[in-house]
Order: sequence, then structure tokens, then C-alpha cells
Amino acid sequence: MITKDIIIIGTGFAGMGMAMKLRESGREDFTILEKAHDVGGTWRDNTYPGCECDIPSHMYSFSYELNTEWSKSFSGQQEIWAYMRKVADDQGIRPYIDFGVEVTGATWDEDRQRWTVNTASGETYECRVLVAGVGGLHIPNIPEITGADTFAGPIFHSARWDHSVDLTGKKVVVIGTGASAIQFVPIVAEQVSQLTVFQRTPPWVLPKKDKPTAQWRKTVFEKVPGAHRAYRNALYWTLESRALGFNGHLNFLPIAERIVKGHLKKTVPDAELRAKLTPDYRLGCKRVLQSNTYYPTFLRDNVELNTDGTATIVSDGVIDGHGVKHEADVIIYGTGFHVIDAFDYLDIKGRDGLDLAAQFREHGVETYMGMMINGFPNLAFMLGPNTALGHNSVVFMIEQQTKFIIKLIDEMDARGVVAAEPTLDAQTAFNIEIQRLVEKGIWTQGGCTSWYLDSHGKNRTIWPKFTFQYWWETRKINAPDFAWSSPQTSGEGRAA
Ligand code: NA7
Repeated sequence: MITKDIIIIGTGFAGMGMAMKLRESGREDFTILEKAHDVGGTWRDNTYPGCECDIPSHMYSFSYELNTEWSKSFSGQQEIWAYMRKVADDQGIRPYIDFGVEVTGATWDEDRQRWTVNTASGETYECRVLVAGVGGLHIPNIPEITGADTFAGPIFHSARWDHSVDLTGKKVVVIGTGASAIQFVPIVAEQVSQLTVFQRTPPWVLPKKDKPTAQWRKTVFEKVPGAHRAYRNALYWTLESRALGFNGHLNFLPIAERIVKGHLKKTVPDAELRAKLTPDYRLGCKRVLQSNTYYPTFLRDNVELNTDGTATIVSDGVIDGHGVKHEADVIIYGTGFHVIDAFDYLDIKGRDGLDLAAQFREHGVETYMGMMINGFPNLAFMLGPNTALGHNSVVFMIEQQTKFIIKLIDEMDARGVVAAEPTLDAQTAFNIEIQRLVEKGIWTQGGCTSWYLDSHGKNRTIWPKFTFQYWWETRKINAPDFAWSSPQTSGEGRAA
């Protein structure tokens, strides 16, 4: 058993941000457990061709580790991953990471008021505070299609891209048309002899205003005091304004919808094809995508868009819903991730043996500030439920969460308590407000289903307000929202 004061799970932006701020606050007794052999989280794992961010890099980065050198507005996976590795080195956090350690679950010991963290290798860790920076988009969603096990060729998911497979001249089937697929489909189309894209629901795809960063701009960022920060601030407010369209002010949306329809009309003259690519739900209901190359890909002679569904996979192809066979040497799933049910993959037991996944399944995913859960003391999720964004950088949310968690630990120390958990009342009040807002937002009103919604149609993913409101709400610890346990107390002895 390895004992630490604080354990962080994951080395994506969340885990790394947490580690950096812990060090800055003078806390050194922590370890980060990382299942892979390098830092980077989603930016390490998603290596599919064309993978890049859809939030501008000058905003999608740590505010305290600005990078004047981003090569273009929306950087690619390699550049973002290199940035993260450099930050890990510069900030000296690698010595705190146990690589190759996959966390399988954690159990709260009420008597000792500590977490026991279990790992795949059987090694256990023990800590006072557990911070889960596991992210919401890391467990590939593999569709259950009859016959998939009979397919003779390679078959893989976009987040586990098999780079040993040479696609040149092959017949390829892609299933899914989400954020990942629209990035790799245009590149795959150029390599293969035939590409069939199975679309279940057409996405809204805005033109992407991407351009290389001019050298003069990098020089200004470098040399003119405050210029880079001012640019980032301008970006923040520009992105923030997009929340207006999604969170209830739906009359802003037709402007963006007209832009997409104009983009489609300009690039896809064929009315029948255009109709297939046109969404029948409101923009913003699912994540809004951006690409200049996705729609034109369907004009290529070697590319077919299929909207008849995937009925069966056979050894050499996919049979669609109309019984037509589409030959394939390779099948690629661009089918997204387990998001709402991601908790099913971590076995977390709280006070009195409470099972986190079961609790979320039975009562819905409810947390306090998207981070903490009644019944699960000293446990904080980063980018947890209802703190993901469709309109701005999640790194901003992560930074607010790191500050909040450190303030909570400081408060525990100041009070001389060993454990803190949100009260059920505070948690319920937070969720009532969130659900009131998401219900009038585009995610619920927009006429679609998406990975934002749980099985009851409730949005348990997106933060439905401006991000500066999250900063405001998490800027200090509201002591009455917590039950604080002193070393002697346990169970019913907690003080509110
Ligand atoms: P997404 O955006 O969740 O897209 C998944 C796509 O796969 C989407 O088009 C789905 O159609 C489709 N899908 C999912 N399951 C199936 C089955 N069973 N059959 C056919 N099609 C299916 O995932 P991405 O990886 O592209 O992006 C995830 C996020 O990563 C993204 O938003 C960014 O934040 C980064 P549907 O729309 O559900 O009908």
C-alpha cells in the first residue's frame, strides 16, 4: 500500500492542472496515477489523421502557461500533445506521476476517513483526498452491430487508430459522422479506392476559420507586454458570446444555421446529397462542428454517403438497412465515447458502501458544482457532470476546479477536519437550478438526442450558463454547503 495525502487520476489537462496548482500551493504529498506511459489524456490517445481542436489554441491552453508559438488558430493533436509534454517538463510534474497504473476503483473507509484506490495490477494506494481527472471522452463507444466479429479485415475505433493499417487503395467503411469522423473522413478519402460513410444523423458543420499564425503576430505576442494576454481575453469573450445562442436565447441560432446552409449550398450543388447532409434539428442541440473539407469530400467519385443504417457486418463488408452490401477491407468506427455512463467503468464506493455508478443510474447523475457528491467525502471530479462546454474552452473550467479543490483542502486544514462532502440540500439546489436552465436550452429544445443527454433525456453533460458564472460560483467555499468531519467523528457525527 502506497500512502499519499492526495491522489490524482489522469494526466490530461485536468490532472496536470491540478498537480501544478498543488505544487504552487506548497503541497508536495501527492501522486498522479496514469494508465499510459506519457501525459496527455485525450490528446495522447486520439491520433487519428486530421485530429485537431475546435477551440482556438490561444484559449485552449493553461492561462498560466501561455504559448506564443501556436502554429495556427486551431492546433492539431501533435502540437497540443507536445505543448502538454513541455508543460509537464517545465512545471516539473513528471516525478509525481506513476505511469502505467490503471485505476479500477476506490473505496472510502469511513473509520479511517481515507480512500483506498485500487489498480489493475493489484497495487493499492491510500489517500485523504482523491481527485479524478479522468475526462468524459476516453472510453470508446463500440456499436453492437451483428456480425462484427466475422469481419475479416482490420476494424478499429478513431480513438484507437491502428497506424499499422495502410489504407492506400483500400475499400473503407466509416461508421459515424461526429466531431472525430468529420476530421478524418476528408483525409481517408484521399488515400482509399472507395469510402462509404454511414451517417445516422447529419451534424451541423460550420466553416472553420483556421489560419496559420503569422510570424509578426508571434513576435507581437512575444515582445509587446500584455498583447498576448489581451488577445486571449478577446478570444474568451468572443467564444463566451456563443453561449447566448445555446442557453435559452434561441433566436440567435438562425444566423448560424443560415451560415451552415449557405456553406452547404456553396459546396454541395447536388440537392439530393445536400438534403441528406442537412440536419433536421436545431444547431447547437448536438456539438456544433467546424470543417472546410468535410462537405466537399462527398463530391469525390470514390466517396458515398449512406443513410440507410448498418444492419449487419459480414466478412467482407457492411450490409445496410436496405440489404445492400458495401464492400470493405477496413472498418473504422467514428462512433464517439461512453460519456454519461463513463462512471460504470470506475468502481467507486463511498460512505456506507454507496455505489457511485448505481446511485447515478438510479437517481440520475447529480453532483455539487459538477465536482463533488454527497456520500462520497473528499472526492472531486474534474470536468464532471454538467461542466463540459460546447462554446468555450474546457481548460477554463478545469482552472476554476483546481482552485476550488485547493481552497476546499485549505478550508479542511484550517478547520482541523479530515473529511468534507457536500450536503444533500446543497447538491439538490445546484441540480434544480442546472436542470431548470438546461430544459430551456437548445440541448433539450433542439429536437435531437445526443451524448449530452442521459437515458431520461436530461442533459447531464453541459454547463448551461456562461463560464464566468462558474468562476463566480466556485470562487470560494460556501461552508454551510458542506458536512465537515473532525478526526473523532464518523457517520452521523458530521457537523454541517
Ligand atoms: P461523437 O461526436 O459523439 O460522434 C459519434 C458519431 O457516431 C455520431 O455521428 C453518432 O451518430 C454515430 N454513432 C454512434 N453510435 C452509432 C451506431 N451504433 N451506429 C451508427 N452511428 C453511430 O463522437 P466523436 O468521437 O466524433 O467526438 C466526440 C467528442 O470528442 C467531440 O464532441 C469533441 O468534444 C471531442 P448520432 O449523432 O448519435 O446519430
